[in-house]
Amino acid sequence: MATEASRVKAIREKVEAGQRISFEDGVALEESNDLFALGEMANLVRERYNGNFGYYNVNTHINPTNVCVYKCDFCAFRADLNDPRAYTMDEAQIKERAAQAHGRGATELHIVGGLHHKLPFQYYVDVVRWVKEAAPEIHVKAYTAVEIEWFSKIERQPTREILRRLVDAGLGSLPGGGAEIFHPEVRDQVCGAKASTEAWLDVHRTAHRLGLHSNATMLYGHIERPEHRIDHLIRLRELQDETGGFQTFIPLAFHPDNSRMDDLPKPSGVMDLKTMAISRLMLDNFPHIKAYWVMLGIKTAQVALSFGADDIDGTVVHEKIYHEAGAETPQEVTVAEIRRLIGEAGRIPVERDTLYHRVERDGTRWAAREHIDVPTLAVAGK
Ligand code: V47
Repeated sequence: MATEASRVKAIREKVEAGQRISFEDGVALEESNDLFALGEMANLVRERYNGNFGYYNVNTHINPTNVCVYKCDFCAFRADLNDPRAYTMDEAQIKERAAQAHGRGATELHIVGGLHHKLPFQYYVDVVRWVKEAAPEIHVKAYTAVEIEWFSKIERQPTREILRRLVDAGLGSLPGGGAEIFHPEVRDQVCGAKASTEAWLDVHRTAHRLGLHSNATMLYGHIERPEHRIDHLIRLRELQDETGGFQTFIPLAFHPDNSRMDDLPKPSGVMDLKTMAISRLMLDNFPHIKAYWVMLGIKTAQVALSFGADDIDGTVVHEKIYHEAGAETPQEVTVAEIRRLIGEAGRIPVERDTLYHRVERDGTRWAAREHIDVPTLAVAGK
C-alpha cells in the first residue's frame, strides 16, 4: 500500500508537470498532515498564475434586507418577517450608502441579502438602479445564484431574463455565495430548501453565457467530510472547463455563533490553510483564489498568501453576515494596512477592480487600467 509520503510525492510530480489532479488525489491531500508540502505545491501554482502579486480591492457591502424565507442551519443573519431584528433598506438608505462608498473611493459594491417573503423582484432591480444613480462609476457585484433562482421563481421568468433585467439596471457581475456544499448528503441537511446544486451551477452557466463573470465559494468546517469538499471543487472545475466565466474562488470558513449549528467548533488554523492550498491545487482553471480576511481573520489571510491565495478581498465596510455569526474581525481595514500586510507577506500589493483590472489611484479618485491576465491556465490531462 502506498504511504502518505509516496502519495503526496506522486501528486507533487503531477503539479510540477502542470497536470490535473484527480478526485482521489484531492482526498489524499485532505488526508495528509504535511502542511508544508501542501503549501509548497499550492504556492507553486499560485506563483505560476499570479507571480508575486497580492491583490486587494476597495469595496463596501450592502445587505438590503435580512428577512429570508429560508432557514439555513449555518446562517445567523436571517430574520423572520415579524422578528424585531428584521430590516429592509429603502431608496434613501441605499443611495446614502452608495454615495458614502463612492466618496471613500470604493470601486465595488457587494450586494447580497435575504429572500424576503413579500418584496417583488422589482425591489431588487431598483436596489441596483439606485446604487448606479447615486454612484455611476461603482461596479455592482450583486445577488448570489440562490437569489437569482428565487427571483426567477417569484417573477416566473427564466434566469436568463432575470439576469438581463438586472444587467439593464447596472449589474456588473455575480458574487459566489450560496454554493455552501454541493454534495446532497450535506446540502440537504444544512440548506435543503434553497436552490439546488444544479440550479446554482445553472445560474452561473447562464450568467457566463451572457458574458457576465462570477465567483464561487465553499462553506467549510461544519458537518461536511473531506470527500464532500473535493466533490464540490470538482463540480466547479467542470463548469469552469465548460464556460471559463469564474474569476475567483473563495473558501469560506464556517462561523458557528448564533447559528443553528452553534454546537460545532470553528475550523482550525490548519484546516483553513489546508483548504486554501487544496482549493488552489484542485481548481487549476480558476485564475484567482481569495483569502477573505473578514472570515479568516487578518492574520490567517496574510499567511494564506503563501498557501495558494493571491487575493485578500477588500476594505469591506458594513459587513453583517459573518459579524452576526461571531466574526471578531473589524468592519474595515485601511488600504495602508492591507498593503502593509501583503508587503510583509513578501508579495507586491496591487489594487484591482472587480473584473481584475489594475487600479491607479490618486486619493479617492481612481481609474481602471489594463486587465490582469493569468498566463497559463492550460492544464494537461483535462
Ligand atoms: O453563501 C453564511 C456564507 C456566504 C455563515 O464573491 C457563512 O467575492 C460562515 O459568498 N459562517 C455569502 N459563512 C458571502 C459570500 C462572499 C463573501 C466574500 C466575497 C464573495 C465574492 C462572496 O456566506 C453565504 C454562506 O456560504 N455564510 N453564514 C456563517 N455563519
